Amino acid sequence: MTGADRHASDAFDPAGTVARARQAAADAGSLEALGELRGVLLGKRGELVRAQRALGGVAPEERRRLGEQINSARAEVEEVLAARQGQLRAEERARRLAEERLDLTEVVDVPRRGRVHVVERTRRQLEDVFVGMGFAVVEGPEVEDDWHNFEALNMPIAHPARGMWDTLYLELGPPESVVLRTHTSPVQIRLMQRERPPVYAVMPGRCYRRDTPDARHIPIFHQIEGLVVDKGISFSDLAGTIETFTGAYFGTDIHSRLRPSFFPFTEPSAEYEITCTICRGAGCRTCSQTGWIELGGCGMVDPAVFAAVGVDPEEWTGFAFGFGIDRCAQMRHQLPDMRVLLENDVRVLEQL
Ligand code: FA5
Repeated sequence: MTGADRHASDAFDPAGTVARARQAAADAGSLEALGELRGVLLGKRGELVRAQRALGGVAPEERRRLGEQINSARAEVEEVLAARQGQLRAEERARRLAEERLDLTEVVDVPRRGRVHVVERTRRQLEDVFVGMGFAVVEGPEVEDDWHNFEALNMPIAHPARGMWDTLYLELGPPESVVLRTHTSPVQIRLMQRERPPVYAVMPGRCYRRDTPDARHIPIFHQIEGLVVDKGISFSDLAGTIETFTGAYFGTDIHSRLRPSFFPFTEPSAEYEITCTICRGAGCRTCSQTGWIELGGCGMVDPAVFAAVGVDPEEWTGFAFGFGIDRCAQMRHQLPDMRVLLENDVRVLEQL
């Protein structure tokens, strides 16, 4: 073996070549960089080709051993490059998938379906119940004059009973002459002025009071008024009507009761209550621990009211009632607090 041969074979270090190739492949950050590296490692100037070339000058017995070393080092380098290429391709693919990802679950431009507000739906259901019992549906104005809201209902100016309603006045005409109606009872007056008995009608609508909002009160709420005027109408007709209504709207397992009360426009008068549906009568915050919820007032039409509208109380008798529509909705849907009806939180309304 010549000095030069010994030099060529000594200079080739297969383990070092493979280790350097492994490090360089790991450092290659892209497929392009890896392609360049391949050219360097396996190309004409690469250690492997140079060692190959030097084989010519190596003694035959040494040449075979060295040739095998070179071949297996080349195979290892190619394996290293192929593995790194696979890795880089996978990374590249993952990056592209992330970049080009289409979120097919995203719902674009599909409008939410609206629904009738629960108070409006309750009004329609209550109307349906009374229409089924033979009543007509009548409406009246929300802005009322003092005469219809109070005076014709047997509450002359300065009558103490006016204090039962925390009234909102409008700055129209003489002071305190125009109100936002505090109840639907003025519609009874308008109806009796317009039509002669017999009358069987319900009158739903919005009412306004300076009430502090709480679990059972809101300042803008709804009532449904009822009026029956005919010959020979008695308190038992009123009680029977209310009982029929309770069964039809709340179901027969809900108990109701009439408690003696006072309204200037009915005599005798009563409060209509049902078992609190939140606590089933046990007592809770909503019913102020009484187990009962007042839904409305009622009574026999006072002769003074008939006199105000020119109906002869000797010939005709009648009963009237006024129920809170929001209160009915609250009890039917077991809402501990009525204020949710005004907040309009879609998450709540969608459940009602
Ligand atoms: C009246 O308004 C009488 N006009 C009812 C009436 C009519 C009696 C005909 C006799 C004959 P009262 O103020 O109690 O009564 O109200 C009746 C119902 O309206 C209440 O029971 C309640 O259900 C509802 N209500 C009253 N105020 C509010 C309020 N601030 N928020 C929600 N509901 C209310």
